[in-house]
Amino acid sequence: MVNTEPHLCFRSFVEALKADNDLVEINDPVDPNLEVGAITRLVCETNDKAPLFNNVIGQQDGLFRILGAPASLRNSPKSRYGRLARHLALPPTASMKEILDKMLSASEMTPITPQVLPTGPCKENILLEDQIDLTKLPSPKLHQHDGGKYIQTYGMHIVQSPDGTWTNWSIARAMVHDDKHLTGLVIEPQHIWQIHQMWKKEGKDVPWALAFGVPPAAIMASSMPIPDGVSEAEYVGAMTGSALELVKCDTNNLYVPATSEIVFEGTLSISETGPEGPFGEMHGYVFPADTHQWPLYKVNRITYRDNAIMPISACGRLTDETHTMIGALAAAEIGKVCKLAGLPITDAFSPFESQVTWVALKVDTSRLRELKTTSKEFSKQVGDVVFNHKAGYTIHRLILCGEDIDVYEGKDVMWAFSTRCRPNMDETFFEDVRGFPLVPYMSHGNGSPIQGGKVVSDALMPTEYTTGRDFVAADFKNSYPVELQNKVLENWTKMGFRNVE
Ligand SMILES: Cc1cc2nc3c(=O)[nH]c(=O)nc-3n(C[C@H](O)[C@H](O)[C@H](O)COP(=O)(O)O)c2cc1C
Ligand SMILES: [Mn+2]
Repeated sequence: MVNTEPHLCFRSFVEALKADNDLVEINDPVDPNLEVGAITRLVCETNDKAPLFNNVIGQQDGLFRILGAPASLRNSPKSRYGRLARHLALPPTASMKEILDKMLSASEMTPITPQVLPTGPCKENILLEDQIDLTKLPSPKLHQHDGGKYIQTYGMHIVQSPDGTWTNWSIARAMVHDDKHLTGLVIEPQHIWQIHQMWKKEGKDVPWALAFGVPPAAIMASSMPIPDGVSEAEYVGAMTGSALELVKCDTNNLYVPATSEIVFEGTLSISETGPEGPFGEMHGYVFPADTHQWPLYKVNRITYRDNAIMPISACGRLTDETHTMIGALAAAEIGKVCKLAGLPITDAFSPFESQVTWVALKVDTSRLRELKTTSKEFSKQVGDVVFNHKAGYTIHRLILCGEDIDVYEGKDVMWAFSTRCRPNMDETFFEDVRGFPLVPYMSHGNGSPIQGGKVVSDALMPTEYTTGRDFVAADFKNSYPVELQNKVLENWTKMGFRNVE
């Protein structure tokens, strides 16, 4: 019996969204050529319900339906992160802090080895090598300037180090190259790149699987920069408190989640590449002239569930999975890395308003004062820790905030940054660190696309380093006695004002 709880089984997750009234089922035919993308994109830009496309034009023999916006936002402020929460068996009202703390919880637990089952739902249907034609699948073209059909935006690549000690699960995009190949980003310093390098040294192509519609808890871990050498399967086992259930691939020795919707088996080439891109990316741009060579993946077996559902992320401007997951999960890991380095940081979040290029760090300023440090010294220290770590790869600005700032609230962070961080004097620049080429000002700006362009912006005031805050917010919460606040709130609607929240 396989575990079918929504956080451990994608099919049940879709059912859970339906039960939450967070799903729009579309039974009319929808074109994977741009129409699926257009609908999903508008859903993301308006925080609407997740679209389930049951009738994708070109679907054949159960390949495939499509779920869009699997981890985007809900409209209600109270359950804004409900779709993420459902990935982790948390209540739909869970806060971002609760979600990220859950993701971090496994870092202090004993890993739980997955359990191997003899078979599972992902083996219900099979396509042998000579039956595979990737160009015939109803893969979505997500934006009109995309250079291909991006079948892979929310699946999990599975690769293993040659010595077998590390099995990495991660998301990296890929598009259809020809009938048997995909091509996609395998970019330094990502773990798929690290393991690709190991196989290159051995002179062998990388045994590979790509599983779509995996346990939601697993796809979360696949999007989080957990440490080198840590197998995401064991991390997820620890986080969920149960061994993940896997089945062996037919054509190699890798293991995939038993309830996966669709599984591709094959190899990741160490020698062959193909043109990839352009693609409408996480920062909200597509550069129509952008095509680069990236390694080819060869697909030699497909297995899938009956009436399979392919999850997709139509990424771009706010708010989609590349923001709710890449930004938020990197921030969580950055916060952990800071703590492990002994820095007085209590919380970390990447404000959506920064298109997840910033991380706001909440500083415990009483511990900061004990350090008897200076703004310059502390900023340098924090930047050295974060920007020299893989967890900090995608982040170009760190904002140091005091305890009065809720780092999970973008408008609080913007307020602190705008009013407490003096341009230049309160900023420490880092040019000698790895940069994130996907940021438009990196790959299409003036400097190196892969180095530098990073900054620590200190939004702590000088008194927070010495005597403690000497200021009070001029807002409702801080500039009136509590009794008066209560009186005002009690009479609020009676006076004729709108309900607060
Ligand atoms: C929807 C989505 C798309 C992503 N696309 C890519 C991608 O194309 N390339 C990439 O390197 N990382 C991509 N990521 C981010 C990685 O999954 C993330 O950095 C993760 O930590 C990588 O796994 P690793 O730490 O095991 O290397 C994506 C994440 C999400 C949620
Ligand atoms: Mn990893």
